Amino acid sequence: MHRELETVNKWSLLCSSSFPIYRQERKNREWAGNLFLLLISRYLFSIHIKEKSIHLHQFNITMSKVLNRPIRVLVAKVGLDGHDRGAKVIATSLRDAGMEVIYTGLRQTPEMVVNTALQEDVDAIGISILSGAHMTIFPKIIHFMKEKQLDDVLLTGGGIIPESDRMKLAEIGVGELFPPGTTMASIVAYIQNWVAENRNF
Ligand code: B12
Repeated sequence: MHRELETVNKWSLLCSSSFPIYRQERKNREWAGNLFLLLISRYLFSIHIKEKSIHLHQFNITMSKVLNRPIRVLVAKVGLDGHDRGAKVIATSLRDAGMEVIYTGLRQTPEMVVNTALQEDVDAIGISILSGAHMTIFPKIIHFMKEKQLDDVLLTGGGIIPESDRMKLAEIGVGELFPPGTTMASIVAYIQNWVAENRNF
C-alpha cells in the first residue's frame, strides 16, 4: 500500500512538474506556428507585388511603344445643361492620370466641340450630359466628326443616359458611355486602352 502510494505520488509529481514544460512547449509551438504563418504570408505577398509590378511594367512598355506623348482629351458640356460637376471631376481625374485635358466650359454647340477637337488635335472627346438631350447631341457630334474626318478620334462620355440609349448610340459609332457611380480608374483605363489600340502615333 505504502509502495503504491509512493508510485502515485511520483507520477503526480512528474505530471505537475512537467505541466509547465508542456505549457511552455505549447506556447513555443504556437509561436513557431505564428512565425511560420507570418513568413508564408509575407512570401505570398511579395510574389503578388512582384507579379503586379511585372504586369504594370509590361503595360507601361506597351503604352510607351505606342505613344511617346501624353494622351490629349477634350471634355465638353453641350447645350443648356448646367450640371458641370461630373465634367469637372472627370477633367481633373484624367489630368491626374497624366493626360492633357482641355475643358470647354458650359453651353457649347456640337459644331463648336468638333472644331475645338480638330484645333487641339485631341485623341478623345468626352461629353458630359445630364439633361436628357443625349439622343440629339451625340448624333450631331458624330455627324460633324465625319464631316471633319475625325474618324480615329474617340467619342465617349457619361451622365444620365439609359442603357437602351447607350446601345443605340454605340451603333452609330459612339464609344462607351459611363453612368453615375462609375469609378475614375475604369474610365481612365478605357481611354488609355482605346488610344493605345487605335492611335499608333
Ligand atoms: C447636383 C445636381 C444638380 C445641381 C448641379 C450642380 C452642378 N454644378 O453640377 C443643381 C442643383 C444646380 C441641379 C439643377 C438641376 N437639375 Co440636377 N441633379 C443633380 C444630381 C443630384 C447629382 C449630379 C452630380 O453632380 N453628380 C455627381 C457627378 C460626379 O456625377 P455624374 O455627373 O453623374 O458623373 C459620373 C458619371 O455620370 C460619368 N460621367 C459624367 N460625365 C462624364 C463625362 C465623361 C467624358 C465620362 C467619361 C464620364 C462621365 O462619370 C462620373 C463618375 O462616375 C442629379 C441626380 C443624380 N443622382 O445624378 C440631378 C439631376 C441630374 N438633375 C436633374 C434635373 C431635372 C435638374 C434641373 C432641371 C431641376 C430644375 N427643375 O431646376 C436643374 C437643371 C439645371 C441646369 N441649368 O441644367 C435630373 C435630370 C433628369 C434627366 N436628365 O432625365 C437629375 C437626374 C435628378 C433627377 N433624378 O431627376 N442639379
